[in-house]
Amino acid sequence: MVFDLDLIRKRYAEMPGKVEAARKTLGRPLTLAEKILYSHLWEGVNIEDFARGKAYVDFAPDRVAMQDATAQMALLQFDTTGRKRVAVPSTVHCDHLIVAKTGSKEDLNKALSENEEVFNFLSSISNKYGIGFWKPGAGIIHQVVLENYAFPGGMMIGTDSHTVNAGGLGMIAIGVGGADACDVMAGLSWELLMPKLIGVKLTGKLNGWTSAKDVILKVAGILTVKGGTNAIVEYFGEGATSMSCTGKGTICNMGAEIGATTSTFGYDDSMGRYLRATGRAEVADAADQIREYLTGDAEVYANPDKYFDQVIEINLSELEPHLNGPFTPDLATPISKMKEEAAKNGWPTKIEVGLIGSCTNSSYEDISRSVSLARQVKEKGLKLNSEFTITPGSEQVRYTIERDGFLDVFGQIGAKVFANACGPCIGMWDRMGAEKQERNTIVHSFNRNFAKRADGNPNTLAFVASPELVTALAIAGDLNFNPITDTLTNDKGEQVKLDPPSGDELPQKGFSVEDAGYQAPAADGSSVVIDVKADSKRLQLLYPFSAWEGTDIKGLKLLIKAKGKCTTDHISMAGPWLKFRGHLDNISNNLLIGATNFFNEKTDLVKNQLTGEYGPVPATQRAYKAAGIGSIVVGDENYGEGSSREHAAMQPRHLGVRVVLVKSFARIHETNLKKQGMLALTFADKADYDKIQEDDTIDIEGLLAFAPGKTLQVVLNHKDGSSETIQANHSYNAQQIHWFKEGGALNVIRKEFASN
Ligand code: MIC
Ligand code: SF4
Repeated sequence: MVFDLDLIRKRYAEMPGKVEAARKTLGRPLTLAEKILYSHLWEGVNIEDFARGKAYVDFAPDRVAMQDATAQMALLQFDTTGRKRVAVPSTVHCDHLIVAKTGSKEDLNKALSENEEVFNFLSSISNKYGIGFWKPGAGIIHQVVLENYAFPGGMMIGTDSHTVNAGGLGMIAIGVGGADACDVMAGLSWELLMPKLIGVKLTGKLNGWTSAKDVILKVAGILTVKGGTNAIVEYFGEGATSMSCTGKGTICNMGAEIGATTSTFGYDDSMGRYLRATGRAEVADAADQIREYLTGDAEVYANPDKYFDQVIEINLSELEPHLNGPFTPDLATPISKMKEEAAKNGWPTKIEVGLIGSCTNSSYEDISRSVSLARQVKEKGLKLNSEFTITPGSEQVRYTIERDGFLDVFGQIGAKVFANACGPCIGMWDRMGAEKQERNTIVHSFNRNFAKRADGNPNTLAFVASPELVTALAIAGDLNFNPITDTLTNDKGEQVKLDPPSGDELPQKGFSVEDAGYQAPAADGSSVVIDVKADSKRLQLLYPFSAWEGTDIKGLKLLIKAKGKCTTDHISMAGPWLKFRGHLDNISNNLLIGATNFFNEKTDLVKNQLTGEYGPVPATQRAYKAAGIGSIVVGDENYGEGSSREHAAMQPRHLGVRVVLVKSFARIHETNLKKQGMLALTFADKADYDKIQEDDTIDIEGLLAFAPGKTLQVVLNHKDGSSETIQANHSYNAQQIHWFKEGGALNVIRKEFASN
């Protein structure tokens, strides 16, 4: 079945005209990113050469995707808008709430009963508002989107940072918080800071042990976790066209790890093949007809320095397999240097577990290449020296790899297959012994490896690599093993080498699936009742946040000055907390428990300025709230990196934090804070971070004249009676200042709908 074919055809019919118009106005050839952006301008927005990195522009995305852990908040917000049905095609995917422990069937059954209330809520609210619903077990949102909904030249948003995965099919797909999704579903425009453009020219061809994953591992090493902020990364060149569509998806997926707004590739034959293999020949035919509009102009790719803000060139023929980590996805080490680096840093080299799959790397091609290594275990008299697990990305892939005998091969070497879900990637891994917090090493083909992410153990060192390399390393059980040069000892005592991986881009016999797990919404959902029990621990209806009091904000207590990395995993941890994603008050009990307190280097231990005592962050903040005192959170660089979860903004808002002042923000988190009516500020002088003291009481001045581009003043009242004033920048535009004044974007929408 092809979803929304009419919509795609309409887009394609309009695209040439819109692209030509943009080319004419801008007076230059266009990148693919520009073609898609300019052809998705909100109705009434005139084409102009929007200043990249400066201008806020309104867009009209084609669709919205949400996963279960973020959809709850997005839909609870949507439910308060008064709309009868979503304005653009939207889907919900149940993938984050399934714990991986025993194996796919048992784990899925357990999740179904434990999360019944939440799944029922999502299913019925989807049914009511015309949203497609993908049941638990159907697969991970980004794989299901790639297989069913993504289309070249389209624009979508999704409440998950890895929505960007759909760039593999030539889309502009962007991760957002639930409030943004709510706006678009309510029929409003979607605002984005016009992104800068980074071009990545891929020359040569992938070969041997190197895979698409290594391209992005290398790019992450070059650009670091914040190098892509407010930029779209566009890949092109012979290396791009010679790569599979799902390989492109992997590269775009991990663009989230460099903070990029999104990443994309021009339409080519690999995308046509993938569309046809996944039952969408009509889309491929339609795309073939407007091919030139679905890729960057030839002049751009011939002279990239002229048209992109930054250009990187990577020769795939020379690219080495990489391992990135531990604790950050941008610490890139080529496999040939691993031995040296591990010794230098004292990383444990015994690999306990190798995990493949996740939304990043679970294509048919990935699994077939890994299986080619798994087969060699038996053939060459080897054995698996680490535990080994597989999480397929979708039921379609799982069914097909079972049909083709791959799951049997994995089973024969002792691997475990988990449900088609996020599982270990998001801490939904009931790993035996993790509670002992032993220092240990794992390797996986996921995208993120922040502390505690996979198993909750802060002492697990996770390294990210291609599924092929993870498989080889799990066979060797040793981080020092380089399959390109090293041998392994087999059961006869001989030295054997692993042959490089090989596989099929797409299944030779085509994909098959018995039940993909899709539930279409009712044609008229007006009679569907959504039931949220008042005493539910999992779901809680939302209340409107209060509006700005109309004065400067005085007397804020410093809740925490976070030191170093503070990702959304640190602000609102996942794993066991995922079960409270629909209950704002309950999930608020994890507020900032992972962040390191600058003053004592400890997590979840801050000074309560009212009592002078130290206690957990959430309890301390609740004490301020109870006393009617606002507070402020101070942070370091790239604060809020990682996930799109708006809980990281709603929880502090709910508990009475008024301001977040940091050296720099990650894009999605900054927007989420603005949407929820918080003040998201950055130090005008980063060195002022050092001036914040533990007992500070802080005032924010200049709010009566709050205006775009105008600094605000932050007065630090120190305990010794002295005070100093520092300057804070912000990136609020007029509309966002309006949200702040009204107490959040939702209050604005609600008012608008009520008055219509
Ligand atoms: C993640 O990979 O961190 C998540 C879990 O998919 C998040 C979304 C969430 O927190 O629910 C993301 O990437 O946005
Ligand atoms: Fe799920 Fe992990 Fe992908 Fe996030 S990164 S969507 S948790 S598989």
